[in-house]
Amino acid sequence: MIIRELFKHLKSITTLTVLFFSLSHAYAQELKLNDLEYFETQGVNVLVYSNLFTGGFNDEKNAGIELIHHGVRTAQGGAVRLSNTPEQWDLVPEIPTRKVDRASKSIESILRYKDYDFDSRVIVTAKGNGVEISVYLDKPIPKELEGSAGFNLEFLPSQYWGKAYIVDGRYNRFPRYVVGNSVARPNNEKPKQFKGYKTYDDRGTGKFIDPLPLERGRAFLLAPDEPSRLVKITSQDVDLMLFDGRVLAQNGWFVVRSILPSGKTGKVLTWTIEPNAIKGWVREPNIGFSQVGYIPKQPKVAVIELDKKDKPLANASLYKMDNDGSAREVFSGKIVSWGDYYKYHYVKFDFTSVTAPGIYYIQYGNFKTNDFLIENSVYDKITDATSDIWIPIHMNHMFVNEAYRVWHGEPFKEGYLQAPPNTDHFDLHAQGPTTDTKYKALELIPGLNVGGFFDAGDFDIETGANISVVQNFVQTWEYFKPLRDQTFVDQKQRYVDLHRPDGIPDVLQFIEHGTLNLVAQAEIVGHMTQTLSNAVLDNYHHLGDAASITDGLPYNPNLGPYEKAKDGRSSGVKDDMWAFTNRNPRLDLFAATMFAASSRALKGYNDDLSARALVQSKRLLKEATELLAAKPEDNSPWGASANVGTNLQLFVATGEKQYLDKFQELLWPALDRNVNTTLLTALNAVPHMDASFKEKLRPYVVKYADYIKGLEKENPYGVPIVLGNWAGSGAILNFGTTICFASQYFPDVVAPSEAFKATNWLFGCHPYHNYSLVATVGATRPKAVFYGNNRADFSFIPGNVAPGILFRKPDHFENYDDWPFLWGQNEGTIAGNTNYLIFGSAFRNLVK
Ligand SMILES: [Ca+2]
Ligand SMILES: [Ca+2]
Ligand SMILES: [Ca+2]
Repeated sequence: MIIRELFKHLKSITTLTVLFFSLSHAYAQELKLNDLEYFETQGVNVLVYSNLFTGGFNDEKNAGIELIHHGVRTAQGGAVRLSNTPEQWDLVPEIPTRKVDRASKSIESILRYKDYDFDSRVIVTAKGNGVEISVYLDKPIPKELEGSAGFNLEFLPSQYWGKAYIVDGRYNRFPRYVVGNSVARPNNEKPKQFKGYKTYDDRGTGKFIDPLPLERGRAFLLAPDEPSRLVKITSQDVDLMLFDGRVLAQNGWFVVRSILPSGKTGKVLTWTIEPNAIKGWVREPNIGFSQVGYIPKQPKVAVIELDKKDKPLANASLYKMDNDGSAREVFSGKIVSWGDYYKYHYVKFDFTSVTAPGIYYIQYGNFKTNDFLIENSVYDKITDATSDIWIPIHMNHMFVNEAYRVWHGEPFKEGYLQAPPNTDHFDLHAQGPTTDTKYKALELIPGLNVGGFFDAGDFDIETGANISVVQNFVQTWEYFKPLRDQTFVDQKQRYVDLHRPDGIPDVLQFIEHGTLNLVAQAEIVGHMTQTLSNAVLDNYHHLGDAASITDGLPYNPNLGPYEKAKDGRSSGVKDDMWAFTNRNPRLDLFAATMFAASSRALKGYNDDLSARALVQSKRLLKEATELLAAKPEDNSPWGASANVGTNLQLFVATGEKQYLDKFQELLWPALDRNVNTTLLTALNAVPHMDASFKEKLRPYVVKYADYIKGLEKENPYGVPIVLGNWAGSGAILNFGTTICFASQYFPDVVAPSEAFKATNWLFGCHPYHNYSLVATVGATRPKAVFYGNNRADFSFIPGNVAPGILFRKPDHFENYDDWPFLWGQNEGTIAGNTNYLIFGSAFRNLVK
């Protein structure tokens, strides 16, 4: 009742018109089960298990019953769950069935928790202005899950904080920051977490934290003060509760939840959810353009993303700002339709003919973009933040300072222990049945805590990624010789200072830093490790200073769990990092090529390290070749394509014909199989090959040029768009770099101007919003939040490249810019960001 009154109040209109409007309103907003198998009305999409809990990291906040509300995915995780506020490593249900019944306008799924032999059925049915969610049990819930199993639906904090809510007539507001009540309960009452891991350190109390509800009742109204977020939830049989998941994890959501009744079967829960649809709502156009700007002579095409209900305008205009601050229209051009792509309609506005340097904005109907530059220098600095800020901040085993701020102290002073055999790892690694080293389980492997780069938003050293990183730096050095020096690096002091030139090109210092760790691995372990990573989950999800992940003291089993030795030199805290050491000859081979490359680059700068790298290169090459020869050939596409690049690097490093022959033997069939993914490797070979190689390569470059043209028809942006669980900036970088080198060697086949498609996408011309995906880089409107190690501060590390525009099945692209915590959209990696360094350098070279 209260809710109905509230709706009246909101509309502030007379009773008669309320009646009239609520009738027509109800008709207009009725949810339909559409051809893509979700419930839809204009402004509201309710997805039912279109996206399953299948990610590598359990609860990725990307699955379940989801709500896309006026264009923004504001709710997800709708499912039977086992805790009040599920975390990333809590158990998620398998969803083996999904039945769509058009006659009854319903979608039915079984949700299964194998660990508890617990099945439930969830049926979602279109009902008037919303959906009804019912949970059925064929057997009562297992005893051990009584009071734990419930139905949850999670709401995005950044879209709800500061907004009001009403529960059974009581008024309240969603908190901006979590300040909630919780209780500590005995560990044995906590449902199992993934593979028996624990996300928390109970400090010896034997208890876990359980958040208490903020509210409890039968009728919830979320955001009555914001029609685009207004959702009404009512429950017939059991109470609804509201929790704040941020008590346990900064990436937690607001959770609406009902506990399933114990000892009952049949229909045990019924919720009605009515998301408000604003009458006549049409999504605002998303005018995509390069936030970094344009050089005068380049193509300049804005791609405008439109609601399918929106009527495209005939023209758009370009305004130029005069030096007195006024603006005037300098160009008006036709809007040209591209067509539909997934959920939206796309049109283009070409203003290539505008070439005068200046400050501009686009006017499309009532919509005016922020301003951007047309100027010859706009791309000059696109890699500086990445090389000067992001990369040095990710230097492991160093103290990193910037002016008044310390980014992190020196991490992992106690070094790394041998990971015990038969250990699974939460970051998707494993130690097999043997260690493949001379070290005993949990014995210190001395000397590994030197050099290396943090992987990404986490702090481990992924060996494969670090090898790529050194290769990327060497490639950058050898192709472009950047002498840029803005970073002070002192390996003796283990100290890095940003913005302090020290007379040494930074790229050389980065090559040295990466090589130091990798050489240490090869020398001390005898081969490459898989990873140097956390031993316990409760310090893997660390947010804050990397130096405080561990206590810096070696673990001493003679001490109590949280005890520190009297001499202060060891502790009883089991926080030491582990080295996962199974030998992989393919990785060793990959390392051998990297060592050869870094040996070349370091010669004359650090001759000792250069010589050590060369020794390891030769040794690993010999041993890995023998080990691989003793194994059956890996014919998987990955194995073969990895071999192409490795053999090229081996040839470049050694000059030996056998590697050249093997490279050629593998290259041409790989190009025949997939020119798009292999061409860059082939182009990397051009400087090392004779003219006949280039001629043989030409038809493949022609094929690639056709592929580039074909992309124009595939999507409105003319770039490869990735639809997986990790968004596609990496593919864009690869695409852009391939174009740069292809047009350098084959300018008659691939026009250099094609490369602007990659920068356009990265810097703002893409679906969902028009922000630059590269943190802070020269753009008017870069993204504001990224998944870096400072993500809990809703911040960024300058120079980071976000994976970007994530696809959610069946038709939704998104990139949250108020919520950093979805890694598939917002995390930058060391390998990806050093790829950006290569792309940016190649691109700048091309522009010149
Ligand atoms: Ca990692
Ligand atoms: Ca330097
Ligand atoms: Ca320690």
